[in-house]
Amino acid sequence: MSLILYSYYRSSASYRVRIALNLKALDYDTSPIHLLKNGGEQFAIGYRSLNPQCLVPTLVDGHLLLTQSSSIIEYLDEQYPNPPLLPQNNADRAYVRSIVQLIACDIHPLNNLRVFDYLKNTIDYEDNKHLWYRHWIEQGFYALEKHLINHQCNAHFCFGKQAGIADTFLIPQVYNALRFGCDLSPYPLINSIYKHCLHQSEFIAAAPENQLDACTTPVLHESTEE
Ligand SMILES: N[C@@H](CCC(=O)N[C@@H](CS)C(=O)NCC(=O)O)C(=O)O
Repeated sequence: MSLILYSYYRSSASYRVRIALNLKALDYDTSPIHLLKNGGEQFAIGYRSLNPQCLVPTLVDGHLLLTQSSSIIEYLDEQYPNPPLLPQNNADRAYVRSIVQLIACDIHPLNNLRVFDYLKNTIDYEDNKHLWYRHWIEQGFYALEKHLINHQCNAHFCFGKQAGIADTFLIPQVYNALRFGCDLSPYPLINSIYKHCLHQSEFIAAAPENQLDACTTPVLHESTEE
């Protein structure tokens, strides 16, 4: 069965799924959806019919159409079990899912393109966007660092001795935090996991700059899209 990922190179939600596909060594085709060009290709009728939320990623696996990165990654983990991205033990699974949700529910949605677009139209956005971004990163990373300390994280991966679902969420979020100039020095474990994972081949292949739709020419609002 062929896998098709509708993705934008700088989308951190797409980046999560790319890492998971690479960790599973699954071949897939990328169908780029540019979030800024032509008024945002996510709003085009063709793509909207695949994903009514007009967000990337969307994954097609044969006749199956899947949206929402955490659902996609959990589907991939169940459908293609090796290597596992979630721990076997119930309590450990609950812990890594709490990291996933801390990032996916409590950091990322506040710093997404559509939120920035909304802010741009309602507040003095240009002066405040970095303050806004950093505020939510600091709150989320502060709590995550404490979780990692309490669970005796080994500073290579969020949990255990191999990359898992929590790392597929953390690395794209750190990547974006750095783009926005966030200081990572208060979070040594997060920083160390980021540096370690960045050298793994599955993470390198999933990085925004290594995507076929990676943009070399500046586009309107280039610095703000996720
Ligand atoms: N909860 C969704 C979030 C998806 C999402 O927010 N995607 C962003 C890119 S990272 C997007 O498509 N933004 C387009 C827009 O805001 O118009 C998931 O995890 O898949």
